[in-house]
Amino acid sequence: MDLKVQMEQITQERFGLLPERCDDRQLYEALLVLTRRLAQERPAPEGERKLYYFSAEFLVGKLLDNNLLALGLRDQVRELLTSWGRDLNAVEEQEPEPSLGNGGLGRLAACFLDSIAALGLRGDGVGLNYHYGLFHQKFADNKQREVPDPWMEPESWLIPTGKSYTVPFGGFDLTAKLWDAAVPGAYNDKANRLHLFDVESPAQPPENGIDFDKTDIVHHLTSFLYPDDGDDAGRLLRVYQQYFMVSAGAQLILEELEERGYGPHQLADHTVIQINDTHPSMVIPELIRLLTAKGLTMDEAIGQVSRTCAYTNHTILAEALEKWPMHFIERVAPQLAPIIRELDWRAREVCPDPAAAILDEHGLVHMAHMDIHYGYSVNGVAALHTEILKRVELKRFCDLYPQKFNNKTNGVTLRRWLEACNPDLTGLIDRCIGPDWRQDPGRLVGLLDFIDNDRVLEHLLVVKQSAKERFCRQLRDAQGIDLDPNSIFDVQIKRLHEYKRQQMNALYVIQKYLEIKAGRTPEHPVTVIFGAKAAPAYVMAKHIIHLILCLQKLIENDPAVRPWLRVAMVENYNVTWAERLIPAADISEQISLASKEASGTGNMKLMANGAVTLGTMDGANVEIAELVGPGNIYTFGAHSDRVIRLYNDKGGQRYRSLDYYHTPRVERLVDFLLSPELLETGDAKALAALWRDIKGKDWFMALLDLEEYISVKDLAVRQYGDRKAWARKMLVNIAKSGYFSSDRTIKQYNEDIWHL
Ligand code: 26Q
Repeated sequence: MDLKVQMEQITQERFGLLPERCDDRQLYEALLVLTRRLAQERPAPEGERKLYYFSAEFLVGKLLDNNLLALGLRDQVRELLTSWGRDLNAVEEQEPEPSLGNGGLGRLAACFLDSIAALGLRGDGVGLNYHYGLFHQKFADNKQREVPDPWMEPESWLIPTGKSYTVPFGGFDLTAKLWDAAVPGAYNDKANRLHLFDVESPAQPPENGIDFDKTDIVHHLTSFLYPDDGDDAGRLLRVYQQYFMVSAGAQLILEELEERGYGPHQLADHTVIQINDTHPSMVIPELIRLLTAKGLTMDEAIGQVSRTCAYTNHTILAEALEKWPMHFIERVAPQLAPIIRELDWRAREVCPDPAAAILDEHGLVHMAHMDIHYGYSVNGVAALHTEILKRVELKRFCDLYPQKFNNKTNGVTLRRWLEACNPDLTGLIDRCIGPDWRQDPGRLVGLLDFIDNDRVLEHLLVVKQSAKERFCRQLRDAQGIDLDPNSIFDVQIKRLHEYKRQQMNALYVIQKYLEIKAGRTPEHPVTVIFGAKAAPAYVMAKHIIHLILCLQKLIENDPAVRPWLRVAMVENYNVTWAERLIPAADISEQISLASKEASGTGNMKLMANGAVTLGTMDGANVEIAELVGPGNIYTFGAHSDRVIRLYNDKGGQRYRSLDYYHTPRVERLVDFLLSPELLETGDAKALAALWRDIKGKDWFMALLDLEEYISVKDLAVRQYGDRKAWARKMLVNIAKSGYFSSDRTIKQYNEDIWHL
């Protein structure tokens, strides 16, 4: 049936109105209903093997635009709305963003689902339906405040399936209800599913703040997504969440296996489970439990599961590797405890090294070790990251199982992160090289043919300028900040973490501020833009946000500095803000301490939108640098091997922040945290705590790289002035970004690991 007629039917039925008379909210709902139905009707891709992508987070972002694009209806719908005198963008504003993830790992899972569907592969996501996603960030008194984010509405992408599973917790059972969202594939007529489990009777919204009764598992299990530093009280609930997800998911898998006509002995032939970091790792003992209940011997059950599960590691920060006390597991899922002990015992037979054990002498269960022993693939998420896993962090495991280790460099879906968020740039690309790069992103290199084409280069600058102007309007409307679109937009957007070193960027701002105050103005005005949430219990991260907001205020109130240097921190940075900001960025800040950022994916999105990277040789930056070449990226800082040496005490080489603090330039910048100017707006205690930490500890070595960072950034600012040369850098970055399409990543997962 014709789209127009369908829309008219829906709006008549729901609101008794023709679409022309509906408000944006009603039009959004009608489009949601229509799109959801069309996606839902699509059949699953065919295949003898099926993938289940298990993840505690799916940071999908708004879906209307994405799904219209995948269904091939975006242009048609836009025209239809225009014929009614309406604007699709305004309608899309009505959609709430489901923030079911913290950051990189959750957003990667969403990009992967998009690519799996686009490639026509048979693969579903399995996760949890959190009622409150990541908290909503508000700024008050130059500090972050967290408020609940109730993203759910009566009409959403999720539909009840009527399926439910009983999850046996210690002492009680809980019903897991299954909700599904269709994931339509671009370029085909198939759709996969995102399966999200929920409790049967979720709690009512909390009265105040983001706190709730963490002991009321029955009602609160799916209430909140854990920020990545879950406090002690929440850790037990986190284990309840994980077991709930994997037990229901494992039951779903076995049920579907049977529906597809196979028995439990054939699990590994027809199923693959990708474990997204260790949050879903309990799926291993749970599947073993379920298979033995179906009559398999322990040996066979372990064999089947070990040929079914594959594990992706996303971090080398020791504190982020999950280790759960066995007594937690005894309490949450006592039936898993003997299985985990058995797995530990068998692993010790293979490898007597206690450091490779699953259960350590403190009674902690090392989730990653279980994945490595009982999975058939272990992958890192960028070349450098995988090398560090193999050579350092997981060396003993790599010696044991060299064939299991492989690299899968991350990617992002260019459908969302280029086509949807940057239509002007997409149009320019299409005019240069035609539309085929969509299905074969490697073809973006065809843009290099235009490296000497002045009209294309000029056009590229015009596209960037208008994206900056658009972003300025959006930020003004949201936050009342009026930025200068003619300044350089220097953008650092990512979770706030000391290893990502937003504090180093803040020290750069202080350096520029002091220079301008001393009468030395930069060659070009610079706007340093931040977007970042800090985990609620991460004190130092919150101090860094405070510093940035104080600098923002200080400069906003200083008419001598404002024309040359601005700081803007976007409130409640999320996927939607990323989509507005990324097209507008000139410089992409990727300045983590080398060896600490597993990959990064914002770096890829920014590159694809013509931002030039200013970064350390960390994560996927290394691969970006190789691809674009030295003239099209600004790199600096200590390399990972040196950083790793500085952490080890060998030969008294250990990093000492004081050695770097006591240099004339650095000391002045760090001490500015205690200056009267800052204290006028700042919280003396917070700033002093941050000052003390940077000066005396600086665990992530911001002072080590600071001087080089400042001079390389100054170089970028100077070179920005040669507009034509800069446009060439932009073009090279866009041209080389095809490698970072998640379609490429998923093809590699399929070829090397999944074999769908
Ligand atoms: C752990 C225990 C308890 C509660 C929460 C967590 C938790 C939650 C989220 C631990 C880690 C995360 C998220 C990690 C993450 O986002 N890692 C990022 O993954 C990206 C995709 O691979 C990489 O690009 C980033 O480099 C990496 O930091």
